Amino acid sequence: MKFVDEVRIFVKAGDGGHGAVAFRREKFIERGGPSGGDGGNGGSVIFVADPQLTTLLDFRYQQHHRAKNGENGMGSDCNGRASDDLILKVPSGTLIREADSGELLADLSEPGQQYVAAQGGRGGLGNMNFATSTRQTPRFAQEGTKGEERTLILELKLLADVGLLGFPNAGKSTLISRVSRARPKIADYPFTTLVPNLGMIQYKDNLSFVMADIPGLIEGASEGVGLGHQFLRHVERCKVLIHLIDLGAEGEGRDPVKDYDILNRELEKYSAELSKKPQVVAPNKVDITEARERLEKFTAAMRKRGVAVFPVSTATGEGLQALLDVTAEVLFTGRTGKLQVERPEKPAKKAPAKKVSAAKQPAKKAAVKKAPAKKAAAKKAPAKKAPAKKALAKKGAAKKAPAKKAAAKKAAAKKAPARGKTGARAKTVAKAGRRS
Ligand SMILES: Nc1nc2c(ncn2[C@@H]2O[C@H](COP(=O)(O)OP(=O)(O)OP(=O)(O)O)[C@@H](O)[C@H]2O)c(=O)[nH]1
Ligand SMILES: [Mg+2]
Repeated sequence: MKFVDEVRIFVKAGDGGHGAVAFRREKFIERGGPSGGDGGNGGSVIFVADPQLTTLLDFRYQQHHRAKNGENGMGSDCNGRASDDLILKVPSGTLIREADSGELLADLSEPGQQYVAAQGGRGGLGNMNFATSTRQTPRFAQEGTKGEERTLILELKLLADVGLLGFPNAGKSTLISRVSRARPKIADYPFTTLVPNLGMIQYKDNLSFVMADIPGLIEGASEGVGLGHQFLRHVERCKVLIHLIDLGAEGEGRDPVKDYDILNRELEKYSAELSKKPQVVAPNKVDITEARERLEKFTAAMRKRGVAVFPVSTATGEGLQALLDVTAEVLFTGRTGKLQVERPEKPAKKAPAKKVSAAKQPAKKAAVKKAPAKKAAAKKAPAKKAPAKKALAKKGAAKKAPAKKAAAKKAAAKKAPARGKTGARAKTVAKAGRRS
């Protein structure tokens, strides 16, 4: 069966029938008075949500829908017959929009919910309604009003409680076929599923919920790669998303953690609201040995993000009960605590941070230690220089004692190995002192 989730249609309600102008003409009854009946009302176009339907396919084939006009009024006080409304059944979850403005007119999410898309015209009054004591022969009647007409866009957003997300071949269809009676096609090539499938899951205690399996998403889906991201609209109403990760995918740049990030990025590009929905992350195909080996790395990567994982094998059924349990808990109680990991990642995060700082700190400390040493040296130097300079000044002014020169020499000699320049200067100054 073909699946259609968006159609553009034209609807026109029936016009109201015109009122009649007639007079009673009977043998022996002269001037019997006005007897024109009223026109009947035109039929309206009404949409009704039908839970039995899952596609808008019918509207693809027939795009014009007109309700019948009301009958005109007739003589002998006969009113025209009102037309039946035109009932158009649509799947539950259909949105009705004005085609030009895109304005949302109705969201038929409840089974049996109705929306009058085009109101039928009202029948006109016949001339018998206009007779008064002073106007006993009204030769006019009222015309019926026109029925409304509209161009509409019908958009189907399937009603499901839980949505399945994942790359092609992740095992989404296998999962829904294991937990519900849905029997979608399963095959080991990408894009086996081309249209969404719904499955009803009978959970414990008479609780049940609907799961939606949608076609796989790949990188660039928002730009139309693969089947695009148009099918995401069918999980927009879901309260929980199960994100299946294909641990069995190998090569070609595929990596479970990368897949997780890519899919979430595509979700964000589609709708920020959708990306914020609770996600149950389920790495799949743990029955395969290599897949199980990848599980540890994937779990660790998810723990860093604070995300709990629920490993499953949709083929063997391993882990499916735990997956359903957590999904049902989020769905029915709204508690999402189990979807987050109990923060063992924090110390894990801190540990490497500490290590790094521990490694860096000694270096810093050493640098700090060294720095004062240099400073001390720097401090010492001027201290040593100072007497030398002072000596210069004094020597320059008053030819002073060889003792001072000797001191200057000593200072210079001391500095010389460390501060050559100062020593040289001290020497020259000392010489200058001698000359003078
Ligand atoms: N080994 C193993 N194979 C699995 C498991 N689950 C699914 N498969 C296989 O993976 C392939 C794809 O499974 P599907 O259920 O069609 O995957 P999908 O996610 O619906 O794929 P699309 O509809 O293409 O998006 C099939 O060949 C399945 O047999 C599993 O748990 N273990
Ligand atoms: Mg599938």
